[in-house]
Amino acid sequence: MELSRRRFLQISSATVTGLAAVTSLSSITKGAKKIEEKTGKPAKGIQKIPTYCDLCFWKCSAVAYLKDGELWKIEGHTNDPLSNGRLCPRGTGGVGAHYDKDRLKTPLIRKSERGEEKWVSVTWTEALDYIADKMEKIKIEYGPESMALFSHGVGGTFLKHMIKAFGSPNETAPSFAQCRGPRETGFELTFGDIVGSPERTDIENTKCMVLIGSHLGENMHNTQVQEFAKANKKGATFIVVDPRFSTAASKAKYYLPIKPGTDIALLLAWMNVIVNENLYDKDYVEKYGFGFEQFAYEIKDYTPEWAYPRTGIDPKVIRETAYEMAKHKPATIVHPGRRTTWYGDDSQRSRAIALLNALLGSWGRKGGFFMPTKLSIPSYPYPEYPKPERGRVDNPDERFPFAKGELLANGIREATITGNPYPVKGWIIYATNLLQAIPNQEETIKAIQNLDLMVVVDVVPSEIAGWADVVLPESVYLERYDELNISPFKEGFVSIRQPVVDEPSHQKPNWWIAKELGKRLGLKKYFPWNDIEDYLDTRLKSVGLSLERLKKEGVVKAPKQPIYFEDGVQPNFWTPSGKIEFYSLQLKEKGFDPVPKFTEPESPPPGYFRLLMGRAPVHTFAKTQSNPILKDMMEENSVWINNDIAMRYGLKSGDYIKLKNTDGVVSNKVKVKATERIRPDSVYMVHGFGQRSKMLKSTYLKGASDAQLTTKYKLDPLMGGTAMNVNFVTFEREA
Ligand SMILES: Nc1nc2c(c(=O)[nH]1)N[C@H]1C(S)=C(S)[C@@H](COP(=O)(O)OP(=O)(O)OC[C@H]3O[C@@H](n4cnc5c(=O)[nH]c(N)nc54)[C@H](O)[C@@H]3O)O[C@H]1N2
Ligand SMILES: Nc1nc2c(c(=O)[nH]1)N[C@H]1C(S)=C(S)[C@@H](COP(=O)(O)OP(=O)(O)OC[C@H]3O[C@@H](n4cnc5c(=O)[nH]c(N)nc54)[C@H](O)[C@@H]3O)O[C@H]1N2
Ligand code: SF4
Ligand SMILES: [Mo]
Repeated sequence: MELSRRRFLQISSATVTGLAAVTSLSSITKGAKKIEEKTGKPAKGIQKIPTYCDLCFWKCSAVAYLKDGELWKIEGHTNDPLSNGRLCPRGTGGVGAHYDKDRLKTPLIRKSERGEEKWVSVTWTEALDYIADKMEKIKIEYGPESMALFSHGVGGTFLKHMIKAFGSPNETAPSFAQCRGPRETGFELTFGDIVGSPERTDIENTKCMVLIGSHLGENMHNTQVQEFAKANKKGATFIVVDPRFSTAASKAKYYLPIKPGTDIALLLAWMNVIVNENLYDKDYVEKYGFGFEQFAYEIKDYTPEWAYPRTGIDPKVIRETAYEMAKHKPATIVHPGRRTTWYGDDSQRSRAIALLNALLGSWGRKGGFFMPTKLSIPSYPYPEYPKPERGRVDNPDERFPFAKGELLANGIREATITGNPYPVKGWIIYATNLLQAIPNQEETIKAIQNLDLMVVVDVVPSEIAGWADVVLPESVYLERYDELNISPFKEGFVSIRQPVVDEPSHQKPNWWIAKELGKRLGLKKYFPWNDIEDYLDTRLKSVGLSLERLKKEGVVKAPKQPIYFEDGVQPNFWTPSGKIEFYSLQLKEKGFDPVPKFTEPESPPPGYFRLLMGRAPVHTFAKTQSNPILKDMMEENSVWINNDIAMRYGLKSGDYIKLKNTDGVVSNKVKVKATERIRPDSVYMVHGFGQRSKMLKSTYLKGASDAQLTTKYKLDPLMGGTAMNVNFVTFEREA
């Protein structure tokens, strides 16, 4: 849906910009060892091989360096619009992924109870035969739709293909309904299009940016952080709304320490000021807006004075910040955030953010939201997938009427527990740690106990791998090819991931695993390519490029295209009215508020504090904790507690405590950080620590896990996302 609406660039070899090769080497198949094999001489000196990063899924292009045949370092690729020649701290630590001592080495098959982490090492043939046999049995007994795939990132491409060829529609990722899902629903209801990833925020050219939670600088999405620094240098105004004084708050002209869960009240008050004082972009709203009069009527009572007792934000500050936004319109961004799964009103909060941007006329405008372009490279000419007899399992009876995009990972989990609308009996889990990613670990384990087959493809023995029947060890990104990166962005481009070094042991890349499974499942016609080089070359040749060229250059760009309405991009809104929907009849028809309304969030019980979570610059989720380079920079997380509260509980920075939530779940011990920088009603932790896989020796019990404490979650009634900022914790001293 997202892509068909975007403008595609048709390219041919004639239109693609020519570039000097990054590497001086002729085509390398597999790093240093292969050079040795070819030449019979040990590799000497420095070799540079372009590839793209996988420390997160942002996919920055990079250049990996080998020194005398050994993997040495990795830097940003200068011709890449995402990295602009610089990687974030995680990307720079990427070589650590190859050297990680905890890596899985061979396929494993479970030899005792699920979760006991007892295994036998097996060959690839044994592991794949075992999986294929179980999948066939599930297909015969329950139908192919009873197999589901969970994945995260580009590496999942070939397994997604395999599961569709197998006949299942149930392919999902916790990076949607646990992350940006509500945001996309809120924006789509308003503008008829999603924000997408990478975000279409023109931060570089903005004159005023409002960050609601969204903690850029700790959230390290490379391009956004670089543009944030540029805008800062150019004197842009920043308004940061966060219960915690974030890194971004330290750059802000206005910092609004909002009461958690009350952002809709603030957004309504801002819109009230902007409409009542005629500060909105009238031409834009008249030309593109639908239902503005009704909208204006709906928000007429939400004054800053009304918002004050709800949000704790001074009405004077609400007015001043509204004026500031209006002054710079349309070069104002009210940032849509990314992980928007907070309080259960998330699609509506995101819609309020979309509406405020619409009033400021910033959608489609320079310094606001640009209209992405994308290089069009046809997909591989596969035969058509079989049509599943049963539809997606995650949203029975369209319980969530606006769950229209990606499937809900929590919905598949629920179906696995209940067997409704039909049983799910097999999970393949690729590069996602479901125990850290989906709230309520008990439910995840309950679902796992209903499975006939659980396969985890990972690089380390993660927590989720501990529950698998079969664990498959994947090559890390520096050792493998993956699908092309053709992300929609400010300019069209294509970049490549290619192997830089060999696998240290028996690890295999995802494309090989998918093809081998496909072969065993009678899906040979869906894997007509010999290997991934053949696959990539076929795709690239179809637009006049070639694998050989991409291997040398790493990134190839298309000519620039206009990306703003003012430069000739045709404004298109794929809503039912064909306009920006200030008043939503779609929502009204399904029984929801056509204009967002505020509801008071639940307060913490006495002696408890709201658990908030976020990111650290040097780690990605629960994915990088065992990377030796990144681990050196941050080995455990800490819990931020307001100074006054810490004093009241006799806690000081450096003490170790445990956190207990209202369901009685107790965390690992975690270090206290007593600070002025958080409200007294909340505590804060970096996500991803406190892992409890015994085989993951380097990170075992380091820090505490917010996911373990997130036993409660609220479902977004519009789209079914899982809000997670709804848990309360208290402190337990170490015995
Ligand atoms: N280094 C690094 N960067 C990353 C990632 C990573 O793992 N590591 N992950 C990436 C991914 S997938 C995502 S989704 C993003 C997530 O990053 P963002 O979308 O930027 O952030 P969130 O996790 O939504 O929110 C965290 C912030 O919201 C604040 N907050 C909590 N409750 C409220 C509230 O009620 N109101 C307001 N206004 N603020 C609140 C918290 O104090 C915290 O500062 O980061 C991305 N970038
Ligand atoms: N409590 C809580 N839950 C959250 C969040 C939160 O902040 N708090 N954040 C939410 C958000 S925004 C998101 S996007 C999701 C993300 O959640 P996930 O999709 O689970 O992401 P990761 O934690 O990065 O999981 C990565 C897993 O992939 C493995 N891995 C790493 N590299 C490779 C590789 O090359 N190949 C393979 N096969 N495996 C690899 C890692 O070892 C790890 O087990 O979680 C969501 N859930
Ligand atoms: S943002 Fe950082 S970790 Fe993510 S792809 Fe880019 S350099 Fe790698
Ligand atoms: Mo995310």
